[in-house]
Amino acid sequence: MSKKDKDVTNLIDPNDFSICKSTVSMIEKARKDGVLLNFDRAAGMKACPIGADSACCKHCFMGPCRMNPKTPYDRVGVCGASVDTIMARNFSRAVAAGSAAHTDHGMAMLELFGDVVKGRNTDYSIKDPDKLVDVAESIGIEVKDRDLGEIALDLYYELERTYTQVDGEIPFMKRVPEKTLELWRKLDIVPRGAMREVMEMMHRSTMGVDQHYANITKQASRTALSDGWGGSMVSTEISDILFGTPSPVQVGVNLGVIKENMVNIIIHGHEPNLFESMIVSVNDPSLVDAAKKGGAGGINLVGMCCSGAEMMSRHGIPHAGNFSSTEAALVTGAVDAMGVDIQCIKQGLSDVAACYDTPLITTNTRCQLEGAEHIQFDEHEPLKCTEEIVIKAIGRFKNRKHRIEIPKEVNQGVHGFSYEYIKYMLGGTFRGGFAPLNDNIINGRIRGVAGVVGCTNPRVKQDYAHVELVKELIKNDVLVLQTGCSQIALAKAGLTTPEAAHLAGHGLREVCETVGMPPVLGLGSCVDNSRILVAASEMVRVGGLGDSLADLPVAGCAPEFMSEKAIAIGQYFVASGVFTVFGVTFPIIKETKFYKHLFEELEELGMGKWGHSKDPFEMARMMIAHIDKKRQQLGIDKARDRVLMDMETRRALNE
Ligand code: XCC
Repeated sequence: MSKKDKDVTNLIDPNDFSICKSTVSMIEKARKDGVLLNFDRAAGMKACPIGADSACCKHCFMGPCRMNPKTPYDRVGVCGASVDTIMARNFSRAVAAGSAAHTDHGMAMLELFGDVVKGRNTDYSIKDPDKLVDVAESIGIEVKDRDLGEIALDLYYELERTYTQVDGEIPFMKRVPEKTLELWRKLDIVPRGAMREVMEMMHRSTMGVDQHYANITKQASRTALSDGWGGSMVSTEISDILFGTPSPVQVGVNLGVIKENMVNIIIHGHEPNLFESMIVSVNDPSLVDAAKKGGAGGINLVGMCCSGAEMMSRHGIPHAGNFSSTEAALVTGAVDAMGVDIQCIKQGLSDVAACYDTPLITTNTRCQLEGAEHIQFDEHEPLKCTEEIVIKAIGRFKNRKHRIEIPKEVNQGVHGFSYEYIKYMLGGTFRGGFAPLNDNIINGRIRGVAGVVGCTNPRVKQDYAHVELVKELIKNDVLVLQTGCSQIALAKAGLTTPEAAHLAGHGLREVCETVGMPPVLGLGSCVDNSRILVAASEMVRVGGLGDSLADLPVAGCAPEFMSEKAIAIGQYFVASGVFTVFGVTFPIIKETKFYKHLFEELEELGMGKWGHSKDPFEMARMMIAHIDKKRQQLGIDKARDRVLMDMETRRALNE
């Protein structure tokens, strides 16, 4: 730790960094150990004020050109680019990068699926044939009286178009409500293959090409839609088919899931194939035996971030914490190996792991870290990599030499609410469907639905905005759907249990208690935001809540986002018709044309729009106001003013 770092760590109370007690205690321990974590790094480095407002263009080498965020229109770049062009370019490139990340992840899943269905890979198999048939049917593949292998092969080739298709609409457009799709056609934003959309986005935002902020935004919408309704959706659906569709499972979440007497292995990243193989390796009797011979009680496999959220939902694997806590987990001194694949892997992990002699192992050609060991994960020999990680972890356990301090907190909760399960939960095997949800929205017990998703960000108090926002929403009868690191924040706050229904408003509480569900439903990882799109489309299909996604009384929020992926998600929700609020910061200058375009004009075009606030209570107010506006437009706002009648009054009315 440098002197400057020490000055920062002396000044700031770790309780200002997080409401997660276990993470706070690890920040304290790290400081004593002389180790710098992301929180202190953020405190020690102010965000660049020009970049924060997106007032800098560095897409060519006549610049970088800096605008003045206070007087944005008093100058232009060397090429003449206006501040609106510059902000739109920066924004759209974030959308392209985020979409590329999700779609590349989805493509890797599809590639594995292709190998399985073509018989080239026998280490994996189809775990959910019903889902295979459902997905195939949903995009028009003939399934009746056909062999499962044939359907799977057709599905593979059809979904490949999600990435490679040069022209025409991608397969999952068949799931989009007709009126929404019509609007996209009219606006010319129906996505073609993601490769084409990302490529065109990068092209159009380079020097001297697209220089109208509205036209750049149009391509940003099309690119983002190729992610949400394309790459991300393929990832969710194929992962369910290969590894099983989640259904509710009770899981422990928080740093207390790390156990002192066990060989602890953390898997962190995004693609489930590494994690699936790791489950096999940690259950290998010879490796369990080796761990025990080394003095351990056994092997403890734990997840973090999104692959953790996915495995928690699908298999009930304990989860140690969200993005801001990944370095903190290593500070326990009890992590014997951390295996990572892609996305949200902070380079800082490398230094922190070195301080505690924890093997940090990268496994994917697309993501290597200086200072980390690389063991390539090969789907054709998956156990080779994962067994090696286990062996390294056992070796580290036997030679543990650092003081161990593991926070006690473990929060039990229920996770794994896939779209399919919600459907079943609401109506049972024979009458499964979304009609009870729509009915309860129409009768006003449920005011509306909110998707609260996304990252944590060490620039704001970890988990605070997620938790306060969600509490405020459920108190106001808004059912909350969650994914990613936000879901982990609420799990740690104890809101993913059916008992949390007592924190909900009267109407939502009644529904939760009848069904036996929490007021906060965890759907999985960030690519699983596609489950929210599918659920919303089903709400439109069932009827009574308008004809397009934009008609629904729903809103979205990423209160503590940090990743470009979140911007891509936000834009595909907005383009799909959802009012979407972001916290922390928004890379834009207020009172500019581009600001007006994102925050007002997109809605006037028939889509959703963006909102921004740093304050969770203000976020809730904005989202609820939007939901109420939609209720009013649907003519169901009166339903909420229910009058409770006693039997006598009822009888009098019936007479
Ligand atoms: Fe954000 Fe996805 Fe990363 Fe968590 S892991 S920090 S993108 S919420 Ni997906």
